[in-house]
Amino acid sequence: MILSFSSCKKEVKEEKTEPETDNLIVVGFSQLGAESDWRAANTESMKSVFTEKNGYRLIFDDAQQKQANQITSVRNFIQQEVDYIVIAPVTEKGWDTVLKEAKDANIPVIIVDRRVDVSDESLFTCWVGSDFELEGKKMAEWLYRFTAEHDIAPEDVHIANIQGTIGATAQIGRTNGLRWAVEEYGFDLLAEVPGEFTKARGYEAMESLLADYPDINVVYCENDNEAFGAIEACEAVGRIVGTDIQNGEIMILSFDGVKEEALTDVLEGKIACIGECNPLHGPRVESLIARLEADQSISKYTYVDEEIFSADESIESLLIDNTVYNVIRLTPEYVEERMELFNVGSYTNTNQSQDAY
Ligand code: GZL
Repeated sequence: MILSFSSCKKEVKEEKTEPETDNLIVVGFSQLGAESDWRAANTESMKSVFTEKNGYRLIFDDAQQKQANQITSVRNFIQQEVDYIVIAPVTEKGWDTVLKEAKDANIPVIIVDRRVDVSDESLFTCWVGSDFELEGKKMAEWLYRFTAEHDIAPEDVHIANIQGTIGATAQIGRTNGLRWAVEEYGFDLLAEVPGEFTKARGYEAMESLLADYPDINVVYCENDNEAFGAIEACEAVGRIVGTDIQNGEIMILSFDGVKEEALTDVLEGKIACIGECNPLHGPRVESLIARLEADQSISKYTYVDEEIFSADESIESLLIDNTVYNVIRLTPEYVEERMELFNVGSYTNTNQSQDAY
């Protein structure tokens, strides 16, 4: 009897090996929304780091600016028993309950960008982001130095603040930075109006400000997208944005410096000064997770070093709280170089801060 080999071939059961993917570190990321160029760059930075190739599975959720959606996604992450939860919180308050649930589930929570205002700071593992009040103070100090260099009395600076999302750490800090200078130097603060960090709301806010305050000569936009809207609103009624505020121009100040358009506006004099707010938190969050995985100590708070950009040659540095900060005078070459950095997402520039965790 000739056994056909095939008929008697022992069914070799494939040893079901766990697919590689089961060793991935699962990260649930609740992103607050997609309101600005900064936010898009921040999302891109996180997605480009937390890949399967790098050993992660990212579960990403866009909360569309609603904290309720963020809380729902955090609860979903808990249900899915992720290894880490990362939250970019839309505003500071209202996080205690859901962070307690994550803590009870023994899931480390990393807060990125804006802060959470909680009763017990053990409810989150660590935070990485910007010093927003310093960003605001640097901008306001730059404005004061500009007025001094150009013989403009501070009381002749008629300034309005188009604020970011009310209750967001970036808005709170930048607003406080300007308020400090109004107190310190005597700028005429006309108004603080919400701009939601968007171009559309920046346009609307600027339209009303131009109607309500004909003598306005400086606009403090709490991000570049608001500034883009404010510039369009000024130009729509024939006002010129620039730095010659003694002759009717309107000076635009802004924050972020992410999109090339914003830095080009500085080169062209449409925006007088931009306070950098660096969105590339992906590598920073990843290094925190790597340290936690290796049971290494981490800082509870990690602040990012940031620059301030202007095309004006008269102000090379600023002194804030006994610390000197250089002002980067923008050139086309610098802008080109910076855009390359942003394209590769390598610009981390993190400065380890305060007490170890
Ligand atoms: C700042 C970030 C702000 C940006 C805005 O870290 O929270 O939110 O400045 C963004 O562009 O919308």
